[in-house]
This record gives sequence, structure tokens and C-alpha cells, in this order.
Amino acid sequence: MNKKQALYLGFGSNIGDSGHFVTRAIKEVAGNPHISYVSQSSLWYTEPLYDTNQPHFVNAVAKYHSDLDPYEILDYIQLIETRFLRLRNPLRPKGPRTLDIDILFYGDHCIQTDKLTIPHPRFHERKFILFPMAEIDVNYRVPGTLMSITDYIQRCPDKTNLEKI
Ligand code: A4P
Ligand code: MG
Repeated sequence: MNKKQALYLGFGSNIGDSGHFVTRAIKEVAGNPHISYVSQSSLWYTEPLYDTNQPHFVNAVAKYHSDLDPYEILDYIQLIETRFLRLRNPLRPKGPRTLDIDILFYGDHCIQTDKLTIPHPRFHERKFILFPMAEIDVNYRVPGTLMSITDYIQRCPDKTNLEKI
């Protein structure tokens, strides 16, 4: 059996009752017997990044412990996205969604394949990930780097607004 490692997931929604979807999804992830809930950030109300012509998002980060393989985690979070009626519009990849779950960090895994990149490839350019991460573990050191969440916040180019709900 694999050892238990800290898993950080990012949640986002901007269709429907987003606060409720994110809160429920954080709990549903821990419905897997191999994933145990540790803590979570506040919910944040965030201005959209990238595709800016869409409603504001609700974002949050949650921390778990797990002994699953990273690809098993990816399959599982995609199953949960589907349960929340997540539909993918290939013409608008960064567009509105009922629920997006991203793997941000997982133990000391550093993976770069077509299917999965950990740490998440764009975490450092997103205040909607860095600010909730700082609430959970401000001194967290990002695997494969010598930098903490605070260091990344100081260097983050993101100028969008966000506020705690
Ligand atoms: N994939 C690779 N690495 C990962 C990872 N670490 N975690 C692959 C999860 N998935 C990963 O993801 C596409 C594929 O990425 C997966 O099949 C998996 O094999 P997806 O969730 O189907 O597609 P997506 O949501 O269009 O991509 P992504 O990157 O999750 O979207 P983004 O970049 O998150 O953009 N503004 C604010 N304020 N808040 C937001 O939450 N979100 C987006 C969506 C745009 N602007 C936003 C927000
Ligand atoms: Mg995603």
C-alpha cells in the first residue's frame, strides 16, 4: 500500500448555486474511502481570469490525505465533476462551468504527462488558488521548488479582484 500524502484540490464554479456546489463537492471528494478530509479555505468570490466575459467564480481549496495513485485521483475528481453536470465546451475551454476540480499539489509528486501535470501548471498565476492556499498552509513549500505560497503571492502577476465570502 502507498503511504498517505497531503493532497490539495482547487474547486471553482460560476454556473448555478456556485457556493453550494463547491461546499458539497469538497465533502463528496471525502466520500472515497482512500481520501480523508483535513481542512479547507474560505469560499472566495473571484473575478474571472483568461476568458473574462463570464460570471464571477466561487473558488476554494481543500486539503486531504490520500494513498491513491495520482491518476486514480484524477479519474475520481472527473467522476465528481460529471455528477455536478459539468459539460465541456471544446470551443470555450476556459468558459463557464458548474464545477471544476483541479489537482494543485500531491505529496512530493512532480508529474508532467499529456494527461496530468502536478503541481498544477498555472497555480502560480492565479490569486484564486494562492489566496485560499495561504489560508490553509501559508508556509507550504511547493514540491520541486524552493518557494513557499507567500513567495508565489509576492511574485503573482494576477491583477483581478477577489474577496472572501
Ligand atoms: N489535467 C492536467 N493536469 C491536471 C491537474 N493538475 N488537475 C488535465 C486536473 N486536471 C489536469 O481539464 C482538462 C484536462 O487537464 C483534464 O482532462 C486532465 O487530463 P478540464 O478540467 O477538463 O478542462 P478545463 O477546466 O477547461 O481546464 P482547466 O485547466 O481546469 O481550466 P482552468 O485553467 O482552471 O480555467 N477565473 C476564476 N476567477 N476562477 C476560476 O476558477 N477557472 C477557469 C477555467 C478560467 N478562469 C477562472 C477560473
Ligand atoms: Mg479543470
